[in-house]
Amino acid sequence: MKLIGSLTSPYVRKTRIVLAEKRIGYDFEVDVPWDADSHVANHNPLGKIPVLIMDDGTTLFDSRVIVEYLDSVNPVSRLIPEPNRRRIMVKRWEALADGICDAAATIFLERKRRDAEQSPEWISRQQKKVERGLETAAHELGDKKWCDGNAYTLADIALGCTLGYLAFRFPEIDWRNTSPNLADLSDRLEKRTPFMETVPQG
Ligand SMILES: N[C@@H](CCC(=O)N[C@@H](CS)C(=O)NCC(=O)O)C(=O)O
Repeated sequence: MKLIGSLTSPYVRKTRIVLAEKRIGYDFEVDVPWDADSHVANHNPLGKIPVLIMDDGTTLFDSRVIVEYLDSVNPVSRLIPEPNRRRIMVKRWEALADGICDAAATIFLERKRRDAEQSPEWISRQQKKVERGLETAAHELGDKKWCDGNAYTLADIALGCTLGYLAFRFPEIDWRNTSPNLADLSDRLEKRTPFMETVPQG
């Protein structure tokens, strides 16, 4: 199978980390949807990455659908627990982490517009989502080792990618000092080989 994505997207990074943790081989094609010569829209009508092209040609998007599929492909290191309550709580963590990225990416894009076209109200609305999201993540992680308690799951991968994205694009957001438990989780995650091999670059 083939994964299409960029080297900066936190959703692509999450997917690549899941592929590595599940020991699933794949080809990686770098394609940035903002580039004029991008082919992403040929594979995903929404024009977004990641896109997974399965061996039979079926395309999968978005990252939450892809990683759920990948987790079911083989039993190696289950990343989404099977019991319903834990499963849904892990997916809730993923929605929280991805939602923080959605808001942060919106700010990043808004700031790329000409000064006169930027909306301070829109940026402020997104900043509050990031702030509240981080506060919630820190509160719910508490003093647990992993988001789901004792088990490393997709929740940690999603949150780790979000924190990595914020560190990459928004170094001014001081989550390391305000939430030492998030900093500790991020430090432990970034030492794992799949994280080290997918550090955002560009
Ligand atoms: N919910 C989607 C979000 C994907 C997404 O927004 N990807 C960005 C890159 S970080 C993208 O492709 N943006 C291009 C666009 O919106 O046109 C997922 O999890 O896959």
